[in-house]
Amino acid sequence: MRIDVLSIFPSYFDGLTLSLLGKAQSAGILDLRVRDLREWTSDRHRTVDDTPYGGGAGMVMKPEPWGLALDELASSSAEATRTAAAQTRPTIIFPSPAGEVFTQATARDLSTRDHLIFGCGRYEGIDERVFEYAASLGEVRLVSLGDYVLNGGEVATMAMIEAIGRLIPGVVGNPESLVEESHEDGLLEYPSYTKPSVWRDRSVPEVLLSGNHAVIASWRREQQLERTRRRRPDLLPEDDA
Ligand code: 6GU
Repeated sequence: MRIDVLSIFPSYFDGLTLSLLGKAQSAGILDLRVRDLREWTSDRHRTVDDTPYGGGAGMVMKPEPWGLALDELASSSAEATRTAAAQTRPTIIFPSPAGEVFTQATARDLSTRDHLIFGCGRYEGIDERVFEYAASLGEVRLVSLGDYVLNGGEVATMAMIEAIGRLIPGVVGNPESLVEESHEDGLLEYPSYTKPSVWRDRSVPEVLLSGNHAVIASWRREQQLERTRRRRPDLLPEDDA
């Protein structure tokens, strides 16, 4: 998979060279390219923002650098993946608190794409015409991490790239560990324990030492349901809640 990121703070993304996603890049499974939006400015101050039409607080990101950057990145989509079956149009994601909420289902959906472009907005947002124009180059998605406000799209983009990247085949070494995660089956994860069996007067639940795999499996299921009921009843179907 090819992922391009457009940001005025490209160094935010240095952390993505660490750990599993870093290995995926070295292994050629993930081609991640972070680009400074200011590369597509031509004035002396490399300006990316301006005052809003109609007045109001803050600044708005100018459309011109976005248009040039998206043209360049989208035109390399066909060349990006090389396989005959590859999609030639990118999926263009704009992190925004005004977007659809990003979930594990969104991550699964996006992990099947050949080419993602993330456009990280700052200030009060991006000129609305950029979203309309982007739709002529690929599928546009406005995506939010949840109902709170961040200063820009960078941290949200990093979270999404990590959630999507770990679903690409070969990125997580043991695919079974993907299945047992919170949210993969619509429930929260069961509790985990390791040695020692007693730590600071606290014992590991007896059932886990029994060696009876069927009993362990049903205990874990019960724990998942119980935690989900207590912490996230919104995840349960009406009748289980
Ligand atoms: Cl995707 N962007 C910003 N700026 N704030 C957010 C968000 C995204 N998701 C939640 N808050």
